[in-house]
Amino acid sequence: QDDGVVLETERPAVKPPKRYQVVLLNDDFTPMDFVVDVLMRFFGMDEAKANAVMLAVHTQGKGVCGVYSREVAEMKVMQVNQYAREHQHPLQCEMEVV
Ligand code: NFA
Repeated sequence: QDDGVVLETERPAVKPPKRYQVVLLNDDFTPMDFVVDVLMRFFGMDEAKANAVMLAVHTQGKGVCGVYSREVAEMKVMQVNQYAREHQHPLQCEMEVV
């Protein structure tokens, strides 16, 4: 019978999942328009946001496209790198734990 007693453990049973930044790296060859297309296509940015992030990568060497679970971040990295390769651009996407 339910007497209203709640059992509590000493510590939380689970840790919050790690989050991963997906970052884009600058290079000297990938056209700016292609980078903007990637940011809109794979990261759901509007053109103004995509332009701002592209310019941040261009001037600062790298930039954050978004923060995701490991599974989603891995998929974004694979998709972006494959898309860049298909179009014969050296654009590189990586993930790093936050
Ligand atoms: N640096 C590239 C150029 O001048 C543009 C670029 C931006 C490439 C962001 C990669 C990432 N064409």
